Amino acid sequence: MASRSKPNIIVTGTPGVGKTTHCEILAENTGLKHFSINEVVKDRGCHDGYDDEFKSWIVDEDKLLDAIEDEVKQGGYIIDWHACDLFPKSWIDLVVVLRVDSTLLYDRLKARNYPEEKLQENLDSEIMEVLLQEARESYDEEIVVELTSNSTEEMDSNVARIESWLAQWKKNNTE
Ligand code: DAT
Repeated sequence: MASRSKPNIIVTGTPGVGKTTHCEILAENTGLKHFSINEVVKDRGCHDGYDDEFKSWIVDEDKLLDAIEDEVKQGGYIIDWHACDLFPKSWIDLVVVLRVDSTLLYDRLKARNYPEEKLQENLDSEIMEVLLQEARESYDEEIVVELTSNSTEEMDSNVARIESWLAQWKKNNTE
């Protein structure tokens, strides 16, 4: 039995798969806290500066883990980040890897005005299943779930599925 009264969930996947959108709906519906690691890195200074070419923060993982440890260990967080292998196994109860068709991903990243190199790198990452591999290598296979996020219908069904997982987790952990 977990030591926390609420579980921690990672929602991961290539940028543009729909992590933020899923997490916001889930947080609204469940009361779990949406933890956007991007925001945490920025707001709490867990970085070694900004990479102008890739338009992203250079994350200091040790600083990040120190900054969030006390909160996350209490449970009840939905961690939203395009990496997952840095979070200790003992913190995490479910890892959701969102997937999307590459043509849709291209359109979503193009709409965000990603620089061409960054766009291509992310498309390659999705096609090569980088995040799925990372999740499977970092956590027990029974807690890693791959879900597709091509349409709003799929998103609704993903949210419903995660909510029923949450209800079951609560049942199993309050007996
Ligand atoms: P991420 O947080 O993974 O970078 P996001 O939630 O910001 O992704 O979504 C990127 C864009 O794609 C945004 O305009 C919403 C849209 N989108 C995400 N998931 C979708 C889905 N399942 N169906 C339709 N549109 C989706």
